[in-house]
Formats: sequence, structure tokens, C-alpha cells
Amino acid sequence: MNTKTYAGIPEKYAKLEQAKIVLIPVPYDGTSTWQKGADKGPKAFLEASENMELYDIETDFEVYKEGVYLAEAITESNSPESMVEAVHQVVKSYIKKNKFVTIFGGEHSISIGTIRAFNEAFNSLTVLHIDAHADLRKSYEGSSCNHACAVYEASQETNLIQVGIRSMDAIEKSVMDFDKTYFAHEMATDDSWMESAIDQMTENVFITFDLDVLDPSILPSTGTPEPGGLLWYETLDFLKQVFEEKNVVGFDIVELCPNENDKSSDFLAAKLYYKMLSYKFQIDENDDYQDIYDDSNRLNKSIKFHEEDEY
Ligand SMILES: [Mn+2]
Repeated sequence: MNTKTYAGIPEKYAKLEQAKIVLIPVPYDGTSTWQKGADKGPKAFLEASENMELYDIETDFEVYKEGVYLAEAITESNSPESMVEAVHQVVKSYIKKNKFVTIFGGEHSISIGTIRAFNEAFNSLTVLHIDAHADLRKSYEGSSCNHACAVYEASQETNLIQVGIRSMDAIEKSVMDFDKTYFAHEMATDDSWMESAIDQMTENVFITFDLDVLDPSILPSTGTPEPGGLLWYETLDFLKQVFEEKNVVGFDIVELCPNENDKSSDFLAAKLYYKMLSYKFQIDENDDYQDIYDDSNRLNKSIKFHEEDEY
């Protein structure tokens, strides 16, 4: 990848030691079943990020000054299982450095590794899964590390809440917790879903954001576009509330499948990522910023392991 720093930010904000945020690219597309190209997602996302304004009007904030370290991309691709394990170990290593860890895919199978790391690190984790697809298959095409299985493990090991779902196989009904599933056709006519979903979350929340949850009219560049998705401002409204009310411990964004002739999806992904960072750190800035980051860091308070631990 050519990009030297995330979004071309100055070196002083891009060093690991000072950065509060780590961004890990995972250009993996080993198990996608329809349109290929999610492996090109991180590069397109980073290029779009370089062309984005770094001042966020809504939050009146320049979150990059918190420091964003662009980690080396994870390129392990011998098998879905070895990729998931590589992601698991790398994500865990940065959580242990007490960073706010973010991951950009790649297709959704990468989230199996990220969620495993976060679930080991944080007590009673909620996984907020925002996606057009249920992704609850125990295995698919011979592997439990297929994109169609992205949150099966989370459904068994964490408090999984699914938002925006509008495509699934009947077999997934046996795994799905309908009380914690918000279907797109219901969300379209009743906006009480936001409050209801947030009420079901524990304090520590990891967000896995599949871009195909968005309507193809605003995000066409994804492997499996599904009609009837979320629009921009309702998405931001929901995310902002989650960041305000819960301790979001990290997030990933997956399934950007770039189209050379239309960069609008790449740019949307870049803005979405930056908005999520802005919501996360703007709140800390307004709250007891010193309390949180000087001695009792919010990540530290709930984290279960530390850098010196063997694992
Ligand atoms: Mn999906």
C-alpha cells in the first residue's frame, strides 16, 4: 500500500507510541461468493481518506489529532482459518497496547478474528452487527471461517444484536435471537428500533459494520448489494447514540468492493470511519477527558489483559 500515514496526516500524529487509535487493514477476499474485489477495499478506502477534510463540522473536532497509527496490513491468506487466526492475534496485540483498535476489510470473515480478540479482552461484550445479511451459518462451503459465518461465534459467545437484516437462509432461524434482531423492513416503518437496540446492549460494545447494510443507492460498491438499506443520516444518528451511551471498545468496517469508475462508495466508507472516530473521541473530550485518559482510561478499566501478560 502506497499510503504512508492514514489520510495523509502529519507524521507526529501517526506514530504508534502517541496514537490512541490503530487502524489495521485486512485486504482479504478468500471466501466471497459473488462479486470479488473486497481485497481492494482497504487501498480504495485509504485513498479516499486522503482526499477528505479532516475537520468534522458536526462535532467541531479534528479527531486525527488524537493520533491514528496505520498498522501493517494483514495479508495471511493460506486458508480462511489461518487468516482468522492472524487477525485474532494482531488485533489482540494492539488491544494489549491499550489502543482503540479499528479494522478495515476485506470481506466479513475477517470479523471472526476481530470479535474473538475483543471478546477475550472485554467483559460481557455486546457485538453490534450492522449488516444486510444475518451471517449466522455455523459453516459454509466447508469452512466455519466463511463470510456467511461472520457472527455465528458471536451469537454463541457474546451479546449479539443484529441491525438492518434483510437477507438470510431459513436455516439461520434456528440460531437467530429474534428479540435482538432488527429487520430492515420493520425499521423502515418504525424508528423505535434505535432505542430498543441500545437498551439491549451491555456497557462494552464492539461494532462490526458491513457496508452492504447501507442502501445501494448510496453505497453501490459492495459484493452483495441488497435493496432496502439504511440511509446516511439515520445511520449516523444511530451510531452517534451508541457512542454516546455505551463504551464502544472498537469497530470494524467490511465489504467495500471498489469500482474504479465510481469512487462515491470509497468516499462514503472514508467518511463513515472518520465519523465513528469523531463520535468516539469527541465525547471523551467533552466528558472528563483527563479522568479518562490520565489514569483510569476507559479501555483500561474494562480490559481483561495487559501488555506484560503472556497469552
Ligand atoms: Mn453483508
